[in-house]
Amino acid sequence: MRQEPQGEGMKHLGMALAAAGVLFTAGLAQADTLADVKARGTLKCGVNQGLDGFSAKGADGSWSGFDVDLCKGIAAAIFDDPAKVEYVPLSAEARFPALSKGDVDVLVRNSTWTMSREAGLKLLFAAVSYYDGQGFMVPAAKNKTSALELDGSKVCTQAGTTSALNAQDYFQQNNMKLELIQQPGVDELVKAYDEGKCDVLTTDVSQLYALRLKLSKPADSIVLPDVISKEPLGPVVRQGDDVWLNVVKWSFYALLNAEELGIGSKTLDQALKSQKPDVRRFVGADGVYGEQLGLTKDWSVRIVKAVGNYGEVFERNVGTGSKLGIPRGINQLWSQGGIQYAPPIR
Ligand SMILES: N[C@@H](CCC(=O)N[C@@H](CS)C(=O)NCC(=O)O)C(=O)O
Repeated sequence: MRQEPQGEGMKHLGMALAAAGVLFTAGLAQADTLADVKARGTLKCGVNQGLDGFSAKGADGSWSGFDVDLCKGIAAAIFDDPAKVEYVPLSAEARFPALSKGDVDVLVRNSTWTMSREAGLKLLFAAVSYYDGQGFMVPAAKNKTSALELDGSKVCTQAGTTSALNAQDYFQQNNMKLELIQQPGVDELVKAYDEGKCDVLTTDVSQLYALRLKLSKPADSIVLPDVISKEPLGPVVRQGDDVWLNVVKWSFYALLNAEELGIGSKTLDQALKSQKPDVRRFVGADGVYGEQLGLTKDWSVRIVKAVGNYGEVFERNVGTGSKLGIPRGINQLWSQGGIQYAPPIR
């Protein structure tokens, strides 16, 4: 009888099963992105490769923009230091696989909240940081006044975006012929339009304003008035980590609530001394809201100290006083006639 080898075999099998057990348990373990970020000491934020006003790297290597400020706000809430962010520039096509793989903790990159990106890609949008819609840019010399005059156009857009899909729907629905030219990146997109390889450039209106600045002669192009889609843009996380979803979601809502309560970078000191109940809850003087998030009492104060409130973030980066010059429009607070509305801190 050859007992020994069988015994060895059993031992190996046992080890293999134990190893599989470890792997299995690891696979089932709850994702805890907040703990990972705290342990690493930096937030990995997926951003655009370069879109003025939203996410752009300066000559000194520093990042700025509307989306970048949300990365800074989340880092401030966690570390009380908006500089503790590692920016990971991602193209339209690379962004969701990068988030799914765990290359970034959060994606803050002019991404439209759609059903398939949640249900299909197993991601979650934490909030709508910017309500946008798709538009068209054309050379002013073509004398177009409406998108309905674009029949037979060569239309440039970026691959892997909702813009390409919407353009196809819009032309088909209006019985217009379309030659869609899809570019892999934003530089190729701008170059193709600048060189006259396409008659029209289409993407979200906010991005048209940003891309126009990259043209050799920005003033020679106009943005048509038509808006053909809903593009709710916002920060995205992976499914299966509700604690982290809450940190991202409430960091954004802190920006909106701050503006609504009149708390901004210039009024923060006053707010810290305020007797108003909703201001006291916001600054952490009453309640344990920050602790409930896995953060500190002053989490939202840290955010406002780092980047200001939503209105300040909007105006500084993309508003009428900035290079982009975008009116606040529907991104006004609900109390000011817009649709930006945050649930209360209570
Ligand atoms: N909001 C749309 C479009 C987003 C998008 O990626 N737009 C392009 C065209 S402006 C862009 O940002 N490109 C910059 C890049 O790839 O770095 C979406 O989520 O699909």
